[in-house]
Amino acid sequence: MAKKPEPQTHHSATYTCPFCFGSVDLKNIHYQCTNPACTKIFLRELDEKNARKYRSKNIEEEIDIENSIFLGKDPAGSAPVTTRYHIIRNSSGICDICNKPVYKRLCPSCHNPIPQGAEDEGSSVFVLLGPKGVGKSHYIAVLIDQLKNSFSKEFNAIMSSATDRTTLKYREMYYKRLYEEGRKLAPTLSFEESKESREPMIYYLKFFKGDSSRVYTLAFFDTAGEDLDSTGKMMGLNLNSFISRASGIVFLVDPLQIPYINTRIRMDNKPPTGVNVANMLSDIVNIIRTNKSLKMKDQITIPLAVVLTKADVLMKAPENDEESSILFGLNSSLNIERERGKYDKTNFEQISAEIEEYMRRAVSTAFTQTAKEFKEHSYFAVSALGSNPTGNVLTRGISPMRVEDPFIWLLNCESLEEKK
Ligand SMILES: Nc1nc2c(ncn2[C@@H]2O[C@H](COP(=O)(O)OP(=O)(O)OP(=O)(O)O)[C@@H](O)[C@H]2O)c(=O)[nH]1
Ligand SMILES: [Mg+2]
Ligand SMILES: [Zn+2]
Ligand SMILES: [Zn+2]
Repeated sequence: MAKKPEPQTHHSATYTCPFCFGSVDLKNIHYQCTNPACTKIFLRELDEKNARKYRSKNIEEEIDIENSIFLGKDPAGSAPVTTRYHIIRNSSGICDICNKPVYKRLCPSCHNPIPQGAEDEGSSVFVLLGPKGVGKSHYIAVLIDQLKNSFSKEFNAIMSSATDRTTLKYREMYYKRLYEEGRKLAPTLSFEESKESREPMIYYLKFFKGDSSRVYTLAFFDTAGEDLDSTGKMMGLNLNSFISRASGIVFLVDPLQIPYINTRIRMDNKPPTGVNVANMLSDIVNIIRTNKSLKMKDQITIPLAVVLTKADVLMKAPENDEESSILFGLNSSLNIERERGKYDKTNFEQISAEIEEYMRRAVSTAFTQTAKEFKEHSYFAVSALGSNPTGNVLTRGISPMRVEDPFIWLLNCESLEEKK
C-alpha cells in the first residue's frame, strides 16, 4: 500500500477558518483597510448598481455582504452588517482606494479575521459536544474564565479575544449572568432559534517560552443539546464539518443522566435520565468516518476527551452501600492534585484509567470501546460550579474543579504537537 502523504501543516497555504470552518487558500483572501476615509470615498464613487449593494443607512459605513450572510442577516434587508473599514475583495494586499498596503486579512467566505501566523500555526478548534443539559454552557463559561486568569498565570500565557463580538458575546451571554449576577445560565437556543449562536467564540492563546512564543486559536462552539440529537440533524446544520475539522473534541457526559448512577444517587432535585451516550458517541464517530472517508480499520486522529461533568455530586460522603458504589471515594485519583505549571501526564493517566473503568461500569463496554476508535483519547472528571445549584441563584458561588485538565491534555496531544 502506498504511504499516505504527510499532512502539510507547516507553512501550508491553506487555513481552516475557525469562524465558518471553511478551508481558506491563503493566496486567495480579502483585506480590510484601516483608513475610514477609504470607505467614504468608496461609497461616494459607486455606480448605481453597486450603490444599492454597498450603501448603508450610515454614509460612513459600507455593507459587509459576506459577514451579513454568515450571521444570517439579509445584506439587502433593513439590518445588514456594516463596517467603517473598506473591504478589498482581492488578494493583492493593496487597498483599491488609497493604494496603500493593507495588513488586516479576512476570510473570503465569512469576513472574519485571519490572524498573523495563520500559515505557521493554523488554528486549533476545539468542539464541545454533549446532550441537552449536560453542562456545556456552564463549562465553557467557567473554562474561558479559568484560561484567561489562573491558567494563563500558571503556564505563562495570554488569552485574548479574536474579535469584539467574541468579547461581547462572552460578557453578555455568560460572564455577566454567572459571575456578576450569580445566576445559572439558561439553556442554549438551538440553531434554528438563533443564527448568531452559530458563531463560535474565538480566542488566541499565546504561550511564551524564553524568546519565542506560540499561538493557538481556540474556538469554543457552544451547541444546543437538541441540535445533537440525531445524525440527520447534525448533518443538516453543517455541524458535521465543524466536528470533522476540529483539532480536539471534548465530549461531555452528565453522570446524573446515566440511569445506573441516577437510580443509585441520593440528592434533592435529581434531573431525569438522558439519552444513551454510547449511541451519541457512535453517531459522532460515524459522522467523522463519513466526512473524512475513513475505513473501518482506520483510527480517528482527532483527540477525544471524554469529560464527566458535575463531578461535585459524586464527591460527597456516601449515605449507603448502593450510593458508595457510584461515588468517588477519598482514595479517588481525582483527589490527587496535578503538578502546577507543567503537563502532569502521570496524574492525567491515573485519572483517565479510573474514569474509564467507572464509565465502563456505569454506562457500558460499548461506550469505552467506541472511545477507543479515537487514537488519542483520555477520560476526565470536572465540575464547573463546584456544587449542585438548588435554584437559579448560585448561593454557594463558583468553585471550579479540574475544568482546565482536558485542555492541558489536548494542547499536549501528539496530533497538536505535529503542527509545531
Ligand atoms: N452540580 C452541578 N450542576 C451543574 C454544573 N454545571 C451545570 N450544572 C447544572 O446543569 C444544568 C444544565 O447546564 P447547562 O450548562 O445549561 O447545560 P447545556 O449542556 O449547556 O444544556 P443545553 O444548552 O440545553 O444543551 C444547569 O442548569 C445546572 O443546574 C456543575 O458543575 N455542577
Ligand atoms: Mg447550553
Ligand atoms: Zn470564515
Ligand atoms: Zn485604503
